[in-house]
Amino acid sequence: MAFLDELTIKVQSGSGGRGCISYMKRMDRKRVPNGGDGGKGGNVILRADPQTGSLVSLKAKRMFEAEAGEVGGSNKKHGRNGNDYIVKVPCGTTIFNKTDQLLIRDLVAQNDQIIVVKGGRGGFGNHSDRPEPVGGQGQFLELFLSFKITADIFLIGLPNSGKTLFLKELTGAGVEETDYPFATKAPQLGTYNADVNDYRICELPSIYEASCAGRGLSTHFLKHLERAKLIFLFVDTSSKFVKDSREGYHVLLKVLKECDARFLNVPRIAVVNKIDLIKKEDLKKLTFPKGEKVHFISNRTQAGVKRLMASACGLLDQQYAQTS
Ligand SMILES: Nc1nc2c(ncn2[C@@H]2O[C@H](COP(=O)(O)OP(=O)(O)OP(=O)(O)O)[C@@H](O)[C@H]2O)c(=O)[nH]1
Ligand SMILES: [Mg+2]
Repeated sequence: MAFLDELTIKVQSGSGGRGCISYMKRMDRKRVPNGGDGGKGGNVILRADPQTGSLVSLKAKRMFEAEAGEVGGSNKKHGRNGNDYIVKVPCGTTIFNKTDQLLIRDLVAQNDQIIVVKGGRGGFGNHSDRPEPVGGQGQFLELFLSFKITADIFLIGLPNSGKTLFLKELTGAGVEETDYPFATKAPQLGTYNADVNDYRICELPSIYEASCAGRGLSTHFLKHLERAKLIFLFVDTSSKFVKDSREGYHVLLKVLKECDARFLNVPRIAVVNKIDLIKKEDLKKLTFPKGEKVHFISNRTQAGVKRLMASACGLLDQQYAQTS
C-alpha cells in the first residue's frame, strides 16, 4: 500500500453568515426590526484516526474547506451554522504552521484533535441592539504534516536479512518476502498477539553501509524510530553485504548513530537470522560486545523465535509498567 509521511496541506475555515436586516410592520404601522443572526462558519479540525495508515489519503485533495454559515432570516431566524471539516490523520502526526515552522500540536492518541482554523462568527441581525450584519471572515493556513509511526518493535536491518518473512510469520500481515534485497520500499506494519497483550511491529526499508552517504531511501524512514520502544537489529548468516553477522551488526549501529545518536538509547536486540544456513560451530564463533542482547533465530525453522519474542515482550511490559 502507498505510504506517505510528509505533506503540506491548506485549510480554510468558513466565514460567518450575514445577519439579516428586516422589519415587521405592527398593527400600529410601526416598523420593528426582526432580522436574525447569521450562522457561525465551520472549523477545520485535524483528528488522529487509528484506521488511517499514512498521509497518502490526503494527497489528492490538499485543500480542506469548512462550510460558511448561512445568512439569517426575517422573524429572527438564525442562519444555520456551517459544518466543521474533519481531516483524519494517522495517530502520530505532528502539525506545523508552514509559514513560521512553529509546532501547532502532536496528535498521538486515538481521537486526539485540534481546531486548526476557527470559523468566523455569524453577523448580527437587526433584531439585536448592535446590528452588525457582516459575519467574521474564515481563516486560512498552510500546514506541514509530519507523520511518525507508533509501534512497539521496529525491525531495521541489512537487505534480505529476513525482516519481511519475520513480520509475516509473526503477525500474519499481508506482506511477502522476496529473494532479492531492498524489496521493501516503505514501512510495513503488523500486530503480534501475545498471550496477554498485542504489540505493533513495523518493518522499515533495509539499510546498509552506504545508506548514510545518501544512497537509498532508507535513512529517510529511520526518523520513525523516534517513537520506537524496542528495536530489532536484523542481520543474517549469509549476507552479501557484510563479511559476517557481527560486522553487519556494527554497520547497523553506525548508520543509526550517524542518522541520530539518540536512537542508540532506544532498547534494542540484535537478531541473527537464517541460522539454518550455518554450521553450529561457525555460529559459536560469532561474538558480540558484552552486555548486548543477541538472539539467534531462523524464520525457516522457527528456531529461537519464541524465546526472542518472550524476551521482547518482557522488555516492553517493563516499559509499560514504568510509564503507567
Ligand atoms: N534459509 C532461510 N531463508 C530465509 C530466512 N528468513 C528469510 N529467508 C529468505 O531470505 C529472503 C529475504 O527475506 P525477506 O524477508 O524478504 O528479507 P528482508 O530483510 O525483508 O529484505 P528486503 O526488505 O527486501 O531488503 C527470502 O527469500 C526469504 O525466504 C531464514 O530464516 N532462513
Ligand atoms: Mg523486507
